[in-house]
Amino acid sequence: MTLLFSSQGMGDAVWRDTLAPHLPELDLTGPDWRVWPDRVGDPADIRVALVWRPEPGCLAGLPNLRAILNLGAGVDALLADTTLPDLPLARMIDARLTSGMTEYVVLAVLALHRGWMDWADSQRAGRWEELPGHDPAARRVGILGLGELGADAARALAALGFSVQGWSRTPKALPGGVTGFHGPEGLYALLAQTDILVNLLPLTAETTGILNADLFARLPRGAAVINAARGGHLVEADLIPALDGGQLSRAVLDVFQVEPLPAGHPFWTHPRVTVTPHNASPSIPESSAPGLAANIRRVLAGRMPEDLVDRVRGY
Ligand code: NDP
Ligand code: OXD
Repeated sequence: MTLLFSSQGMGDAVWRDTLAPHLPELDLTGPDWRVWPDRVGDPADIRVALVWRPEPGCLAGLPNLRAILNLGAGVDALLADTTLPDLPLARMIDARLTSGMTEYVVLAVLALHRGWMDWADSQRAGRWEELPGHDPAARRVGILGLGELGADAARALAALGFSVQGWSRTPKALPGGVTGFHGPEGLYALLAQTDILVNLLPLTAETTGILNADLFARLPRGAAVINAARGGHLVEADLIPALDGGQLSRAVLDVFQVEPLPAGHPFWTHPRVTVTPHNASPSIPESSAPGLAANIRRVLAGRMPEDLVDRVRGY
């Protein structure tokens, strides 16, 4: 009952060593752990693939593969691979992945709300500049995407007293204090009353390029944008004109069209762009291993994994 690990970014050893105690029936330090591309062995042995941004095509020649388990939340890179076998595909849902994103969003919203980046600018200029206080209830935070991550961030921000609203494809039961919008008209209504926009949508055909000049123009002048989802959501060429023209005040970006963000990219040096290195909420092997092991065991027992992705919907 062999597993294949395939990732262009994550190392395999930490996942193997963290999973091993949860799957004592497998010999993960021996023949049951294979790694793409150098330690695949006989492709016919492999039953489950554990992947994070695997090399396109790497799962195509595995005749006995039963399921693909993604080691992160977003499956856009996987679904872009036209050779991906038509097998059950599960995404990661893990309490620490969710809380890590909530920490990032709360950190960025609080920094924007309190003027933390303005204080940093003042310090660099040797300027003592006090900022006026603002009631969080008067600060409207709009969250695009109310899934595993967006709903938790919305709950945490509402608990801090912000005025929180979220947008989803379908109507949702929402945490207390959060107002919901859905569908295309709902988006326009949310944008018109959002001071800080947080993007936590999956990257799909419908959401690609959603953060663009038209959307920025629908926000109140001086709004800020946080993109912690995928670089493909943002039309990068539209951001700097919106910042320089004052329509947007600041942008906090964790994800980019090309990662790592290339040297010389204007986002690196723009005074009102904060760049983080696709690090808002990295998957944590220690916290996700029990759930991952349970999903592997389900597949090996001939059952469906949990947290399945709807491949047509794209998330
Ligand atoms: P989910 O799949 O749980 O939730 C997606 C949400 O987006 C749902 O509420 C869904 O609405 C909504 N949605 C999807 N399409 C549309 C649309 N066309 N219009 C309106 N709403 C839409 O995703 P997660 O919350 O788990 O994760 C979101 C993304 O965050 C991931 O796909 C990944 O790209 C990114 N991510 C980034 C990380 C980082 O470190 N930067 C870490 C982890 C994830 P509905 O519920 O109605 O279907
Ligand atoms: C994810 C990510 O999707 O880390 O989990 O980006």
